[in-house]
Amino acid sequence: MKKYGFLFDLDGVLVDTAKYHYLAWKRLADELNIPFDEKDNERLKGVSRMASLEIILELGHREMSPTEKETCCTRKNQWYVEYISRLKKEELLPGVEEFLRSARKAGVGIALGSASKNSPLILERLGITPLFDAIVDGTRVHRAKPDPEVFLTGASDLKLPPDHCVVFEDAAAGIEAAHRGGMHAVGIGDPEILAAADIVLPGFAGITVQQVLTKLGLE
Ligand code: B16
Ligand code: MG
Repeated sequence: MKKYGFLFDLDGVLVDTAKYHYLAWKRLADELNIPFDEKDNERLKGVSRMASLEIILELGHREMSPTEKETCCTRKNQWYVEYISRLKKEELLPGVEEFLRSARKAGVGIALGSASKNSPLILERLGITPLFDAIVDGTRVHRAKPDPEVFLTGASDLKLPPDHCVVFEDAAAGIEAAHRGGMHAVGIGDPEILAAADIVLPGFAGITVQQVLTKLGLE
């Protein structure tokens, strides 16, 4: 088998942290008297912390100085970190650990490609840090998806050319980022939202590495 790299988004692919982001943003929005519900929260998925706050301010037709924005982001993150500090291994999405372990066994390079600056803490809480050869998170990238920077950095860490890399993503912007980086893209979730992906899977339960490579026409 050729040497391949698998690059995983975090939120929505390995674990559902969106519910904790929601609780923390909701607390902030309530303090600011801005109406914010779970439907609004969908717009924040895969988006950076500051860009998320800007969406919330837009929903409330509010403006803030850069310093006030920084303060709000810090407060939200303190609450978010409290929630994820209590994350349990059981919150890994179904089939994820088995899939990561079998990919490693097959000699596939494994990288994380996430916008979250809290990625190392989340992987640690889930007990899967040692399964990764490279971790690219929001502290290492400057351009958000759909810019391919996060995945190109991962491919470079794995020392693999982009066309040997497969990205697993739950957000349309992440699928676009994979393609713009010259990589294969597997959508995890809703086939309608992820129509641009090369293939779409409902999740990792019962999925083998060979099945993914075959469906992508790679092996
Ligand atoms: P943080 P992903 C993203 O994770 C989340 O989907 C998004 O809601 C969040 O705002 C972003 O990380 C930044 O997270 O505030 O922890 O740095 O989907 O790119 O794994
Ligand atoms: Mg995601």
